[in-house]
Amino acid sequence: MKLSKLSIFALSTLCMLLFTNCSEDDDPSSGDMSVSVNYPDNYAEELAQNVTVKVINTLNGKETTGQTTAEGIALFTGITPGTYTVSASVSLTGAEAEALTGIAQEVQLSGVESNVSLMAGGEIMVDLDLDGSPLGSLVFKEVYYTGSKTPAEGNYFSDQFIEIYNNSTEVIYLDNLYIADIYGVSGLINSSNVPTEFQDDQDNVYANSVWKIPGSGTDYPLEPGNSIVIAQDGVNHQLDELNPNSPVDLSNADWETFNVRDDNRDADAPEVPNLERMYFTGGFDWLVTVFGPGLVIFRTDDFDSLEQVPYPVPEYADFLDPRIKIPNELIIDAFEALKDGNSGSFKRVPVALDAGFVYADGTYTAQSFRRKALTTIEGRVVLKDSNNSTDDFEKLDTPTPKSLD
Ligand SMILES: [Ca+2]
Ligand SMILES: [Ca+2]
Repeated sequence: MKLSKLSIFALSTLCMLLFTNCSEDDDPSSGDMSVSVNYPDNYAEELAQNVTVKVINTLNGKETTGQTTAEGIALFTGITPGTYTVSASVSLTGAEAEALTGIAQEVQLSGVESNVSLMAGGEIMVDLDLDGSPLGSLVFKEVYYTGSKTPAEGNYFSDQFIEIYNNSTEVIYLDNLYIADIYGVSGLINSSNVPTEFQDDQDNVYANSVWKIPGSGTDYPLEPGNSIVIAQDGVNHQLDELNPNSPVDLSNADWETFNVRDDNRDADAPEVPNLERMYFTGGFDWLVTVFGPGLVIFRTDDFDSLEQVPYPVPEYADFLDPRIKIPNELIIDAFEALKDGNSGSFKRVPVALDAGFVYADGTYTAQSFRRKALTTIEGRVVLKDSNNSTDDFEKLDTPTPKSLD
């Protein structure tokens, strides 16, 4: 719980009274400093207690330390006038971080305020804002891959989308974020199907196609608790000439995959920006398998240096394109869907990245998979991320782009 403005005011008044009393007893040539330590924005609490605060006199290097109280304040009374550097740092355990942010991950927080001047007989209040590395990360929030049936019982698969969510405590820039689908069949679709030939390598994933969000580094900020939708085609799929039975209008998608081709088989929706196509082994568009794809998001500073591995079936290796080998360390999040509950042996994503998988009732069912909500901190919904698609995702009968309801 945050302290109300009123109790902060009462507290400040109390501190001033304290100071007045102290000043009467103490050497008038000294001063008092009160340091109020605050957790980063987006944390469940504002006032940070039991934090060690250090004040260092910049002239003589003399260092004094104190601890913040339950009100998040450390008091330093009777200190020498001068210029000070005030700093604080605290390590939160996974459990402490979880209570404050919803994300169980150790973090080191620190804050510093330089050139704090204290006059003789003066009283000064310093506000110190703690900062640390973001907790949590980008995650797949929803994947709609099954497609839908047309009124004439035809198969419609252009309405697929992927939604990526900022499940962290800080703004994340999406510039240069890579999205890829993973090589391998989703199960026994034909009796000859075998699990991916790469399955023995649990340290890498092997991508069919790779797309990238463009940008120069800070063009595409994503606020905590917000998401982007990447459409196969950024159009209203419910139009009569497309599929009135489609569950989605993706004309307001944030991005689409436009696959430039000489025959113009993929249309470029002018209102929806295009991802950059980095590597492509698909057909007309970035259609991921309607039987259940493996997907990853990742970052790399040097995409061209990623190894291109020959197509793993020797008799096809001469005429099918190589696949892109992506080390697990580069992967930010993974999602795996397979054909059905008996398809576990066809897993493509290494267990360390995703220990489970989801499956739909069938193809073209319009079913979608959405990550479950874990908790809400300061209005920010924290999604469940245990690196296990079985546990983390729920099957929906209709997709919910940009929504958790
Ligand atoms: Ca497209
Ligand atoms: Ca477009």
